[in-house]
Amino acid sequence: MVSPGKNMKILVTGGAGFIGANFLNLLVPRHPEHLFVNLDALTYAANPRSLAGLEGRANYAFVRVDLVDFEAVRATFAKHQPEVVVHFAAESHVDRSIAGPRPFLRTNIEGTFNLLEACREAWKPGQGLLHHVSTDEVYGSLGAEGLFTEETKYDPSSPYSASKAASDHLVRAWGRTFGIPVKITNCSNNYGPLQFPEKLIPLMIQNLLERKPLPVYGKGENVRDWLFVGDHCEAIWTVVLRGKPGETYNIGGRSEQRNIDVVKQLCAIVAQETGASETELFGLVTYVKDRPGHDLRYAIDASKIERELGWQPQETFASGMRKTVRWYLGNQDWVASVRTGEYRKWIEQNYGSR
Ligand code: NAD
Ligand code: TDX
Repeated sequence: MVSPGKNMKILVTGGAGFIGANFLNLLVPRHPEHLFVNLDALTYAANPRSLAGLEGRANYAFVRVDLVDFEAVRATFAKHQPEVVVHFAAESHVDRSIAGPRPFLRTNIEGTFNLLEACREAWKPGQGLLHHVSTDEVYGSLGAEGLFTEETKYDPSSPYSASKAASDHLVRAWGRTFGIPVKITNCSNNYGPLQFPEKLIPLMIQNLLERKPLPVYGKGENVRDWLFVGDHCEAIWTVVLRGKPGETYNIGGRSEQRNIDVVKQLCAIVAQETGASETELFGLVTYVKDRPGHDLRYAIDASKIERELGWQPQETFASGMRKTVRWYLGNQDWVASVRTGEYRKWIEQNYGSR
């Protein structure tokens, strides 16, 4: 078991992506007593610039390793001897999983398997901690009513969510069979600084700033439960420190929104922040062909983590969205640095024929 306050060696996988980088930027300066090692393959979704503020810190190190390469994962364990692993690394974009599922099965399933095997080799039963960062999408779709709880049965719809469901099952199985202390969190949709502009909110912000069409899938009536990324990172840290091994915690913001309403609010904020006309911006909405297997609604019952661990989101949707728009407005150089040729190819592939 890990006791808070003790000097910990923490391996963070996927720390150059959206949520992982927010996690490291929050915790590395706050906890000089812990060592954070960031293992990341630096795929298209990663941006080392997101971690620029951590360079040179004595309690931070980066290793470029692909989780699919078991020998490289073992070597990282041998060198850094982590006591805690926080596992963010994944292929994370649903539309990409529909266009090409193979990397999702490789990274999310085989990569998680390799990580579990490395933990099993490095730790005696009962030693260490693997915290697996997962998604509410494993539960499938809700109708108009109800919430996902920790007891909701798994029913994933997309190759992405099926691969995350598989990784959750592997983590639980390695916990039960091999005695690895594991914790799983299943969180709703995140938004905030450093999110790759393929996901709904940053894509819409960028298109608004560039006066490009706003591609809304289907009728825009699908509902997501949005959580500011900083609140998710605090929730993960709370579970790392105080969650019970073997347990699952759902994390969400009690902030259900229809996609079209998210876009409408973004138009209003961008108009206020830039002096543009809100009506002109909303006129950019273009309804496009729906996502196959598009889950209608996600909504999280987060009462377990609130009740047992005292976590609560700090940001409202309105305050978090304004912070997010302001961050993108002030960080257009960061956006430019992630929009490589690969990014342009993706935009053409996903939206070209819709
Ligand atoms: P992201 O796509 O922004 O970042 C993923 C990171 O993982 C990147 O830095 C990438 O380089 C790295 N990576 C990918 N494949 C790798 C491999 N084979 N080996 C090593 N590193 C690899 O993802 P994100 O949005 O930050 O999501 C992080 C985690 O949180 C994922 O596990 C995701 O399923 C989960 N999650 C995300 C959300 C969300 O709304 N974004 C919500 C709930 C859960
Ligand atoms: O161009 C778009 N138009 C549109 O209408 C895009 C990119 C999305 N959408 C819709 C689809 C979804 O209903 O917006 C909603 C949100 O889409 P994404 O940002 O792609 O997120 P989602 O598919 O809900 O999955 C996200 O939340 C759960 C993350 O990408 C996952 O990694 C996380 O597990």
